[in-house]
Formats: sequence, C-alpha cells, structure tokens
Amino acid sequence: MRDYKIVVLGAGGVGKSSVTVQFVQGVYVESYDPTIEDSYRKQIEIDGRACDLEILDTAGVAQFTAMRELYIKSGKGFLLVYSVTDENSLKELLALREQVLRIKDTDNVPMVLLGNKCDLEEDRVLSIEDGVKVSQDWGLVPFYETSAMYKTNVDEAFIDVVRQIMRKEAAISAEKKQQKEQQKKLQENTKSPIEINGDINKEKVSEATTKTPRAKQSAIDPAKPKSQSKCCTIM
Ligand SMILES: Nc1nc2c(ncn2[C@@H]2O[C@H](COP(=O)(O)OP(=O)(O)O)[C@@H](O)[C@H]2O)c(=O)[nH]1
Ligand SMILES: [Mg+2]
Repeated sequence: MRDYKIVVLGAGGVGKSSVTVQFVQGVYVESYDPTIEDSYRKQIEIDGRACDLEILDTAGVAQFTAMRELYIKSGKGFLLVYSVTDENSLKELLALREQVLRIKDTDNVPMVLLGNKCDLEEDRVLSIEDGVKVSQDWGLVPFYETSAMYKTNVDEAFIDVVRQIMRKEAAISAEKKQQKEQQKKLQENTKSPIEINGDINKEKVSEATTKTPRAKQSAIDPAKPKSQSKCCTIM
C-alpha cells in the first residue's frame, strides 16, 4: 500500500484539528487542545488504489522551528487552512506557503487551500471571492470552503491533495522509466558491434565509435516518448 504524508497548516483556531479529526474519525470535536500536535493514520481507497494516509495536524505555527522544517521536508501534500471568520488567518497563510515552497525548493508542491468555518455566515469576514483570488495568485491551487462542523468539503479536500501527490509521483516515475530505457538503448548501441567471439574487431571498433553520436541522437529522439503517456492515466 502506498504511503501519503499530508501536513495540515494554518493559524491557531482556524479548525485544523477539527477538519483532521472529522476526516479521520468522522466526528466533530467542539473544543480541541490548541497546543496538541498529533499525527493520524487513515486507510482509504482513491481511484481504485489503497492509500495509507499519514496526516500531521500541526500546532503553534507562529514561530519557525527546526521541527517544522523537518515535517515540511517529509510532507508530500499540504492542506493550508484559514478561517472565513478571521482575516489575519488568510494573511498568515501567505507566509506559510512561502515557507513550504522555500523548504521544498520547488513551485510544484501538492496543496489545497481551505476556507474553513463556512457555516458561520454571520461571522464571515472573507468571501468566496477572497479565497478564489488567493488560489489564482498561487497558480490555481484547488480551493474549498469547508465546514468541519458539517463535514462540508472535508473529504473532497483531502482526496484532492492525495490525487495531486499520485499524479506527481506518476509523472516522476514515468520520467525515470524513460531515462532508464534511453540509457539501456545507448548501452546496447555502443556495446554490441565491438565484440565478436570474444575477439576485438578493430574495424567494428572504429565503426562503433563513429556510430555512437548517432545512436545517442536516436535514443533521445523526442518523437518517441514511449512512456510519457503513462503520466496521464492516473487522473
Ligand atoms: N462553526 C464552526 N466552528 C469550527 C469549525 N471548525 C472548527 N471550529 C471551532 O473552532 C475552534 C478551533 O478549532 P480547532 O480545530 O481546535 O482549531 P486549530 O487550532 O486550527 O486546530 C473550536 O472551538 C472548533 O470547535 C467549523 O467548521 N465551524
Ligand atoms: Mg489544533
């Protein structure tokens, strides 16, 4: 079974623990110790694949710690949570995302943006459009308004980030496979004509040497991306 490490990030009180516990255990916790940082496991099937999710519900994001750097490094996907009742919580996410991208050293990090507590219409200070705007600024990061209380869009958000991880891993392994095939071809092309019955044939050696650049060229022929189509089949 494949392992997926997911990290839930966001300011204190936005509902990280409530969203996580609702997803993992299917219950709504009215009050949860804000200092508790815990990891949960859940096994689910997504697109016919058994997945073992390890979800880290973080706490105390106000200060940067070496610990946080470690779990961001090992995390494969991220849920970035703000509360629609707290304007500052969305601002805090901008810095958090920067931190994730810096530690990961890439812009291509599986993540979703969550505007939680969408059931609290009367206390709402951030609109759906505010969330959409941030998602656009982040290069169309998938955005969900959620309610941990009513389990609105909670499963959807987690499944979305797992699918992103799957797609990324499929693309990476397709690329590796292609590289391996190219290397194999290259080795075959340079080896075979040289040795005949254990003797080195001088004529063949020079032929093989002159052939090498052509062999290289055909091995990286972009017209034959054999395994590339694989990365699209997982959607
Ligand atoms: N109405 C409502 N309250 C929520 C929701 N999610 C969390 N809360 C409440 O917000 C408070 C903080 O939630 P918590 O999960 O502890 O936040 P965390 O500090 O980000 O882990 C708790 O009292 C929760 O019951 C939600 O979707 N709707
Ligand atoms: Mg918490």
